[in-house]
Amino acid sequence: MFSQPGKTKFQVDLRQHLRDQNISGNLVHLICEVAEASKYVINAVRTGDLGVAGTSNLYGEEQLALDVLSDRIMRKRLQHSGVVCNIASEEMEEIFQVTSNPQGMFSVAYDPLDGSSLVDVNLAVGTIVGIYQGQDLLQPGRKMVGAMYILYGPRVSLVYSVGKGVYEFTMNQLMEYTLTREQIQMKPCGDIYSPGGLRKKYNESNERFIRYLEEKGSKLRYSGGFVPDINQILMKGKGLFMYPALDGSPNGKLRLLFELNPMAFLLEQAGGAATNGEIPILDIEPEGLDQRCPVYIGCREDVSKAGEFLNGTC
Ligand code: AFP
Repeated sequence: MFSQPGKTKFQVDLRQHLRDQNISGNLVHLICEVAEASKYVINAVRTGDLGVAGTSNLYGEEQLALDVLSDRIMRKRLQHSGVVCNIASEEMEEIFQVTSNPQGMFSVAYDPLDGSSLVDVNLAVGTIVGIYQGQDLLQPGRKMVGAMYILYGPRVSLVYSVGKGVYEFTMNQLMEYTLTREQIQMKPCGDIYSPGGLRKKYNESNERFIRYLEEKGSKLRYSGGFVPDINQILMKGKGLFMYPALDGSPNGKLRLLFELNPMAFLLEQAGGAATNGEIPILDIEPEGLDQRCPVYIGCREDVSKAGEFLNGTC
């Protein structure tokens, strides 16, 4: 089962595990650097200033001090990793170029603290990271070489994939990440759903889809944090998260580069699916850093059913 003979899964640490995945040493180093950065983000979340920063992000949203601090922690770590050429952050207006030489390098798109507005009510939040080979960040998500998130909840967990399955690591008392789940798999359909956005702004098709889910016995599970809501679906292996087009917001709310592509990569790697209601999220050609799109992500049969309601065949 585990690649480290003589070790139980709880003793396999992240770096050892990654080295056994037959991936480049630079990618191992990059994932480990993100893991290290998360330890400083955890400290900021647990003890940091919950006030506003007096600035706004590329979406014009007011930044919290934690947003800015978490972004700085991630950016500095990636900038000095020696394996990153370009950085895009949900909290930065422009792409940050570390080096013009992409040889052996990666480009990283991240949301440093997704759900940051939930910290002051003590709900779980997370860091979301998408990894591309070379310097081009505006590629379809299917071109990613890896994706990961860190969930700052009652426990701190790190979930990643480099295209060889999905793995979960959990932080122990020494702040080390040790393997807790491997080759995570989604069931074909599930019985929980996470409906984002204001229901009164749903169109008729989405409203009918919600009624379908409820009639088949699905339970509503929604925290307002994309990372914990997706993590619940991934770890239970069942369910669907949706943030649809809303009246007045045809592209929904969630960001393609920083939120949807990384999570779509992970869910597809776990045998799930993620679409905008029509095509896979990972096949969408990004038009800009700030692109948003509707999302249906989770069990593949539930995602497919959403598409049927949206195209009128159901
Ligand atoms: P913030 O990062 O502004 O807190 O938004 C979090 C988020 O982008 C994502 O984590 C949630 O799934 C989604 O917004 C919740 O949006 P609603 O509050 O509109 O349901």
